[in-house]
Amino acid sequence: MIKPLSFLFLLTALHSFAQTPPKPYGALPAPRQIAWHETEVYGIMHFTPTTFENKEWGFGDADPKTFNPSDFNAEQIILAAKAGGLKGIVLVAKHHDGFALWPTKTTEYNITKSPFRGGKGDLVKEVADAARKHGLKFGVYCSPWDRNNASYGTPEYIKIYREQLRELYTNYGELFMSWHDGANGGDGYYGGAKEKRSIDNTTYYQWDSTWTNLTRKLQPSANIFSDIGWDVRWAGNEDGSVNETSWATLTPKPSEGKNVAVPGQANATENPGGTRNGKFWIPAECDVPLRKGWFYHPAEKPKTPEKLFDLYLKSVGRGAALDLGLAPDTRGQLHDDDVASLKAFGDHVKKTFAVNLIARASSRAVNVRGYNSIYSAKNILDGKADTYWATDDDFKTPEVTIDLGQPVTFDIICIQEFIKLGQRVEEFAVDVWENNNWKEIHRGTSIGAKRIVKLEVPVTAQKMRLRITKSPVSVAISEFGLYKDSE
Ligand code: FUL
Ligand code: CA
Repeated sequence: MIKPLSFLFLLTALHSFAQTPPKPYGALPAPRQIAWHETEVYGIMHFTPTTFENKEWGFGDADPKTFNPSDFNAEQIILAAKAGGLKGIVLVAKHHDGFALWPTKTTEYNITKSPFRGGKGDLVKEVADAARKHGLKFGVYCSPWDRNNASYGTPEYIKIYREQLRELYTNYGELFMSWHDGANGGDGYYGGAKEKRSIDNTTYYQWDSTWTNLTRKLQPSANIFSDIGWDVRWAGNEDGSVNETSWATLTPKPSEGKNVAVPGQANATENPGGTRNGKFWIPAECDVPLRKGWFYHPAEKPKTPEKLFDLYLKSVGRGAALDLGLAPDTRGQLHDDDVASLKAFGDHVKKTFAVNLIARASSRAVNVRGYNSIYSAKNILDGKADTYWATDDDFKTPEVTIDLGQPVTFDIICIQEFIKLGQRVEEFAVDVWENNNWKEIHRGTSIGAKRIVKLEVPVTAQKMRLRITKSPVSVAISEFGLYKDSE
């Protein structure tokens, strides 16, 4: 016979067991990375003397006076970005040509030597202010390669580069990204030397100490982007997509013959897919220019809204982020074509994902196999990223059936994992109830922050099922949605 006291104890034990969240699995995202995942789509803006030279890589010899926009308007650019659904902007504060867009004390080659705002301008500040005014996050790119600087290649330049980062980290508020390019070394102006300079980038930049002592200390919320992270990895291409199976974790690998992986010298073959069970949480960013080049060239056209939507599905829809290159023209504004393309893309995404068709169904019944009461399957339909459906520890392949109460037509399926507990699921399938049988309509792999599946043709069904078919541990799914592409 159970004594009342021990019965009570048993109940309490059961109760607290039910309340215990699943154990985290593998590498986990830091809070700054969680915030980054929520950003999803943002932009990177290139606008330097190189724009006025109609080039992609300035040599570093352009007269500062060439930087003379006729009508620079940060708000025009930010508002166009906002209409495109972009939630942040990374400004290229200094590109490879070495021209600093802010009044830096580190080099004469900066905006105060240009006619911009009568030599009193600070373009970094104007963009940062406009971004914040309209609710976009702000980040910076400062090229480690500097084709203007006479000391490039010597230890002196590293001091200059770090001081430039320090200025950018201290004078422009909280940054959501610190973007570090891999392109460095080669020919350039170098204070008039006009020669080729090679550096060993496994040792020259000393990224570890730069990031530890500067970035983390002065901008703890900034996500460090590079070929190897630390927070966000390069997708491995500039086409705007990652692999269909793409993990948020990565174990950075050195390139052949080297023993250390650094920006510009890493074996990036795994970047588009990540490393399953990789050492660190380093999700991918898909950087791709809105036009063909990163800088404005009159002969090029922006990508169509349809193409952008496709890239959205292949980046955000695979757990990564989309970073669209914005290139102001010589006025210092985005061309009307770019504005129109961004707006149509933004509207397409907004309209398509406005209503989760499951949530709209007149009645719905959710049945689950294996669950803890407070981690109910209803949590996947509440539109809240912080509530999730979890199963008991030993139950790794659960399923949930949803009766929508009426037939619903959809062609997009969206699933999100509760990534604070890691990336858990390895395979899933979605079925619809048809002629008294389950019919599989999709089978997929990685989910992570978000997996969006676009079906080839729309499907109409009243009853459907999500099955997790492979996972090393119990699952934690935060959202499940059905949508109809608004195209
Ligand atoms: C690349 C650079 O070399 C391009 O010029 C551009 O800045 C792009 C965003 O990153 O690696
Ligand atoms: Ca939820």
